[in-house]
Amino acid sequence: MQFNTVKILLVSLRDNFLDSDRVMPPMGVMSLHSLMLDRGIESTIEIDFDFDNIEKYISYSHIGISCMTPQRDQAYKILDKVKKKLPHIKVILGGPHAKYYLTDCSKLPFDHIVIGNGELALLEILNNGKNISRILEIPISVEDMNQFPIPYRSPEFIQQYCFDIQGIPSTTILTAKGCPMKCTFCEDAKSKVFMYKASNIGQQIEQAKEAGFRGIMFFDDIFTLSKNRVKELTQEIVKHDIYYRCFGHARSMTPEIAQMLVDSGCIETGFGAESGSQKILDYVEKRVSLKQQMDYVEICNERGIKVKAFLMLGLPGEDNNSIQETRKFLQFLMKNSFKNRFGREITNDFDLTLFFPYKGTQIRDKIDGGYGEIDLFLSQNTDLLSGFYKGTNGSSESAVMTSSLTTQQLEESRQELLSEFKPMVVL
Ligand code: B12
Ligand code: SF4
Repeated sequence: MQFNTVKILLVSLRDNFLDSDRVMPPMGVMSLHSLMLDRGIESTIEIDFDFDNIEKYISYSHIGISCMTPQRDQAYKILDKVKKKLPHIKVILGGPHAKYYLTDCSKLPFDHIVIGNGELALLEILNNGKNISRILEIPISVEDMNQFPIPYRSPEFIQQYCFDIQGIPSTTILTAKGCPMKCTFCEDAKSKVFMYKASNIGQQIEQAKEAGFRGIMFFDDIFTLSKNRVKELTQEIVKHDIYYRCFGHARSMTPEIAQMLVDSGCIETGFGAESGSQKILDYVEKRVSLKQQMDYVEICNERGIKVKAFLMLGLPGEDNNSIQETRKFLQFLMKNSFKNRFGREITNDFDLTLFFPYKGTQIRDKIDGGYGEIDLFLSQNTDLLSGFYKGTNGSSESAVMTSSLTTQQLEESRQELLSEFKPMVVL
């Protein structure tokens, strides 16, 4: 067997704790794969790594693993097996876990660990081989991002994943990366913003349509943060005759923005409402008022746009009073059904999880650093938990408590609210 040729296996790990991991395609490896192919590098995406037949990967020179924190054990297992059985293969770790849990990852014998956007770093590793440092961070520019080929979406590949938006088979696209906001519970806070050109988004929509998707889930966090950007995007989207869901921010939602959304095919939006308590919203630096959150819901619903609010319990300062305020917000959100653009009666939706204190968030930094006053404590070592906050059948894992409520009390309140407003969810 010749091992001189550069040949990479890009691994998207399974998420066994989710109801289904064949809903959202792995955009990270899809972006890297299309760039490798474009640069003439032999590349394969593996979405179901075969731990029992590791020898079948013998012809690869590199295995690149994309990893979020809950998938870390699988990544470490691949590393261990490859190092024992196929030691000629270089193992590269990338994705959010590599970035936020670098200290833990760097203790393991990965050949390279890539922090942040991996396009240029991976090319560097594959093209220049030996003289590359083990931990690598090569920033990309907005120009780079718009010049790279669009993510790999061959019909056979992308059809393995499907997300349902009000009965419309849909797939995901990102219109931007990063976020200028500074929510203290989020790893992406204050990260550099990169925006794809509208024409690039148009190409990606056409690619998804060719694979049979009529619906798109725009997954970026900042789709509605600026009116000019919404105008630019919606003017492009409307040309492609699709229905879509996007994420919005209550701070910037206006009737004008909502109208641009609906006129270009938006039928649903998600937004991070986080809590119904102004005290908590202020504490986590959400920079939004409860009134803005309620206006968001009304502005969207009046135009037939369904709203899914993402909420958490267990943020700093949570107590019975703040939970009752979240309950009131849910009463408001779920109160009425309304007609969507197809004339169907629909209701809003919500997700209610427990806050999981990932490394890289300002809250976790405060807890670990022991500085500043924070009414949030860890009830056990969170790094020993699986590391997800939303799992099968509405389960949520956490280990936070406040001076008023234990982890168990927080979980009981969560279950009570779910059974009151979402009785169909099995816990
Ligand atoms: C889409 C998404 C999902 C999809 C994932 C679909 C999939 N199969 O990938 C779904 C909805 C399933 C999901 C689930 C979860 N997610 Co999520 N998700 C995102 C989101 C919004 C976008 C990710 C994305 O596609 N980005 C676009 C691509 C192009 O970027 P990328 O993936 O980061 O990849 C780049 C680099 O990371 C790097 N890279 C990635 N892989 C590799 C591999 C190699 C070899 C190299 C060299 C480089 C490299 O290069 C890529 C190209 O630049 C991010 C937030 C965000 N805005 O990034 C959160 C985010 C990644 N998710 C997060 C979390 C917490 C979760 C959940 C744990 C939530 C839960 N249910 O409890 C689960 C975990 C699921 C799991 N896989 O283990 C956190 C990750 C925290 C962490 N420490 O890992 C993030 C950062 C959100 C946040 N701010 O909290 N998620
Ligand atoms: S929660 Fe959303 S708005 Fe807040 S920093 Fe994270 S990505 Fe930005």
